[in-house]
Amino acid sequence: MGDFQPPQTDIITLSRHVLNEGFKMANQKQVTGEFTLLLNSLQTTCKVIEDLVRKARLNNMTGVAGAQNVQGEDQKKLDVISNEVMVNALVASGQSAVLVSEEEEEAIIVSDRRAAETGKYCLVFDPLDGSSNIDAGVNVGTIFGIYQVQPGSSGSIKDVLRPGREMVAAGYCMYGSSANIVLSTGTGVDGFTLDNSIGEFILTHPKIQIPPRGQIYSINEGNAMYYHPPITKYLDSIKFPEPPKKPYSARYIGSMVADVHRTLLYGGIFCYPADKKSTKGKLRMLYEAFPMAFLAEQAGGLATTGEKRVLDVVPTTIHERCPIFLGSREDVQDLLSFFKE
Ligand code: P6P
Repeated sequence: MGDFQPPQTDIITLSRHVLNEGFKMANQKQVTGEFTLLLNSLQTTCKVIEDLVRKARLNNMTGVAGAQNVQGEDQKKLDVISNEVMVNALVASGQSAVLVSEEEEEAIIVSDRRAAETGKYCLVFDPLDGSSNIDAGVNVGTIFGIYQVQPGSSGSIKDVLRPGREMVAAGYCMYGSSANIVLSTGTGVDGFTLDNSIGEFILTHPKIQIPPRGQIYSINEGNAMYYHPPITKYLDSIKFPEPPKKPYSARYIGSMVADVHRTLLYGGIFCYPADKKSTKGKLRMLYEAFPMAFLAEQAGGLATTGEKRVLDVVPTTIHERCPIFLGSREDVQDLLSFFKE
């Protein structure tokens, strides 16, 4: 007879956790609950998208939607629907002022869409990152970053063309064997797992810390012929190390959320460099590189473009790309040593 497991009676949901963090950060100032309302709206979209992704193949929702996004990539049906779910929910929340989505060519100024009052938060997001993997059942995810509007602003493009270090929160929801939200509001990184039986994200990974060094490197080596010398030299140093050091293992899923999630938990380094083919790298600065760099630093790791801290880069357009290397502090520092040679 297995041990009887008494039911959980002190469940820390995402909403409760965010409210608690808000109280801590407010240090007795009035907690308005606006941020909690925003995150509740955001997590509801993650639950809807998780359900869509889980049933995609049953509902014939895989394959292309017949349209292309601003990058000229075929939009998957789920890209289009996930984007609409997020835009509608975030506008309706009354807490957002500006929205930037990978699937929207222009920034959405919420006051243009909502007669009622708008909020003070600017959301930048990729509704369904890695969507090219959906048909193969590989993990995909939603990535988001949050700025507060600047003093005196009611919401404009200037509120999001700012360095990533000015974000107040960032995170992702990974859709895989379970749905996991990984979130930072600036006081560390916490992981939540969706309990479908009660429809709540439950705190399962408190205070995630990236190991100071890992044994895994993650990069698309199919681009090796285009790499600049510092990348090639760094990879050689971990693939053909001086004994007694052991070579690193290669792990590349091709879905940023999945590759970064593994890096946060196991350590090592994730790389999408600039190269002779992608002169600024492939990943988008605002809603891929910045949120993941925010999480990496909050978890005790580093995130660099190779030349500077990712979070110090200032975007000039909303779909701008940037190179990124993120992960264990010592691994990223090793990489940087090859850029300094
Ligand atoms: P490549 C997925 O399309 C994505 O935007 C990220 O999720 C992923 O890290 C990257 O592109 C993969 O790109 O060129 O290696 O297929």
